Amino acid sequence: MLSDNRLTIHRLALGGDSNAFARDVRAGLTATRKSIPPKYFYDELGSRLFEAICYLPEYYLTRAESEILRNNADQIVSSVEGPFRLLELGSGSAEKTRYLIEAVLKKQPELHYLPVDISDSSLELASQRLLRLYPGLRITAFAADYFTALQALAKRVPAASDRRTVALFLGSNIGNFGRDESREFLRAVRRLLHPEDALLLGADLKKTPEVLMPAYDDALGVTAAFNLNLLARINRELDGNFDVKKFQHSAVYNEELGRIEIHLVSLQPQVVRIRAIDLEVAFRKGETIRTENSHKFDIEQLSVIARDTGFSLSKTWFDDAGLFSFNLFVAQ
Ligand code: AVI
Repeated sequence: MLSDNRLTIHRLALGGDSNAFARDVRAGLTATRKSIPPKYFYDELGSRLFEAICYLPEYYLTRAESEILRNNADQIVSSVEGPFRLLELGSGSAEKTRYLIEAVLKKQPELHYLPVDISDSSLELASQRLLRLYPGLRITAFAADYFTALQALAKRVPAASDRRTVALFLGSNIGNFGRDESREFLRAVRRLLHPEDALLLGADLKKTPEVLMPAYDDALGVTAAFNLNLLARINRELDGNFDVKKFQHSAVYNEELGRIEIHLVSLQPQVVRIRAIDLEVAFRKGETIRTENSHKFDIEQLSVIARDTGFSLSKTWFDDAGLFSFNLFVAQ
């Protein structure tokens, strides 16, 4: 734990929790349909590659989201009665959060911000930067995966009786969960909140494959590098011998399920050895490792999800082109 006057960081996923990584890689690569959970994208290099994705012209999500926040942060903040504290799940570089922090600091002189991120390095960098920018800010940060952090928050951060908690789950991170997992996650968030507290949920909207596909298969190959870095991470951390050049990034839109499906495709028959877990994995030509699903939503679906998880969808904001949505879920 790092602690000074205005910043406390709880490191609950130290060393990337290599045991969990080893366990999940073994389970995922020995399954009939191979997969690796997307949370393992985000080591230090992966987090930086994701930040680079957010600058790509094809990755409309970040710009649409920033546009909504730029135009509506004051209104969003005014939609919940303050004073607040902000809890952000998956804070990353916290670049977009600044619009909300600034809107809150117009209404109250100080703010307790509680960011959670799987990447220790992103969390520390972003926290130090925010503290330099905003003297009214105090930060209690959690380097952990969401579920570990939610448990730790329930134990370590007392409920605030004098202020509302507004939880933030931006960037359409909800889209990377499966149906049950997203509900389990939102119920866990709800348990941390009191009635009338709120969750601001960013959700990417369903749209044509012509717009969706390039966002997940960009011309510069940054998304491909982000995906392939998972294999390089296995090499680095688990002493694997993946030849990254013998795998290819693939993104496909599954219209029926409303999601982009991301895989790594083996370009030839090959056997990979992962020494730290004493595992040999054989790949057929064309066999894939599923690394991520990115679900896209409509507002009706979001309203059902809110109801199913103890919230009510009270308001939605869109960007001008109607690509992305911000949804205010009020705890019931
Ligand atoms: C973090 N998450 C919302 C991104 C998405 O759009 O699903 C992850 C990503 N994967 C490929 N590009 C971006």
